[in-house]
Amino acid sequence: RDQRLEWWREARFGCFVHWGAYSVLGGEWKDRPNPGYAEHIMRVNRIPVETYKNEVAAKFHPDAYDAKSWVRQMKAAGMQYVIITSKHHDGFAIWPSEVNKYNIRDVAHFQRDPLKELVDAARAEGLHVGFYYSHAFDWEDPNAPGNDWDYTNPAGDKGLFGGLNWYNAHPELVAKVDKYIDGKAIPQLKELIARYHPDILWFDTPSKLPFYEQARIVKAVREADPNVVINGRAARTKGVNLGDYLDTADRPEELRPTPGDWEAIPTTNESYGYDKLDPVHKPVPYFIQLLAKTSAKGGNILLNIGPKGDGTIDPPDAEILAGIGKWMAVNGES
Ligand code: JFZ
Repeated sequence: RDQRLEWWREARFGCFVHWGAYSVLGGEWKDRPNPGYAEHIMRVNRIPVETYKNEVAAKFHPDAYDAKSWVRQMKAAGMQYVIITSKHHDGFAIWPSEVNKYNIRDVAHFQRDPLKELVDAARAEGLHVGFYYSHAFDWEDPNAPGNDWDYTNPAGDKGLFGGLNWYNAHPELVAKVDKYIDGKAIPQLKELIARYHPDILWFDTPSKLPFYEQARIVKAVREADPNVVINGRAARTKGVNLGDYLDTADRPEELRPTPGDWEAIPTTNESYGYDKLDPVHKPVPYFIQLLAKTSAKGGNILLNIGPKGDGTIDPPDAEILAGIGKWMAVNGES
């Protein structure tokens, strides 16, 4: 573990990127603002899979995406690693997956591979790179936890089968979730590892799965590549965390330094995915203070940006990166 984490411990500052089909909507569904995280728009509005596929995912066609320019901006800000959402809770893969058809090539007919472009650009500039992969929630898959509006799947907001601990009340549903894990999640993770050799995989919302299912996923990743760093939201239960470090809560206000390796994940405004209706970005000095505080307490900052559906970085996010870069140029160590 110490060896795996060596680069991560030194990195201190990275860029989190929430970018996918939801970025096309920018936090607005049918002329109404989406309350809460923009990347949750499908769940919050209970948008049917067919509608989301045709009206949202099929339109994710980021012609203006320029990974080299993204990486240049990140590097200028002093960031040393980048983690992008390969598949968020909506289930849509932003790489041309051979394992599952719900992806950027087969649904949006976009012929480029955004993950490959980012990986190549990052490595060319000396940044480490990896992927967020929603291993629990998948709102498109008929067997995965979360979607209780199209399907009668467990772990939805309002469904028959409740949220937390659904597997204790309904153990018979675990077989259904197994189908998703063995048919999609694990094969896609193996595909990501074999194809792009990520330095890190970032998992989320583990409590939607029974612990042993979380553990199975971590095991599959370790078997595929023992050097991949795994964050702290992959597999955990009372007192046990199978990841390599701890993640604090989403909001930086809840910065909770812990002994050992930890990472905070502030975002530039209030959402992770692009939200055109949330113009309230935190000022540059806020992030500089946060960086200094975090670094002094032995943690990493993974600062999130939400690029637009066309592939460009939202100007307020770009300004924040540039502003941090100005400070780094004077005060950072390189
Ligand atoms: C999750 C996601 O649902 C969200 O869309 C985003 O990707 C974020 C980084 O992670 O949301 C969470 C997860 C954990 C907490 C809060 C929101 N938490 O521990 O407080």
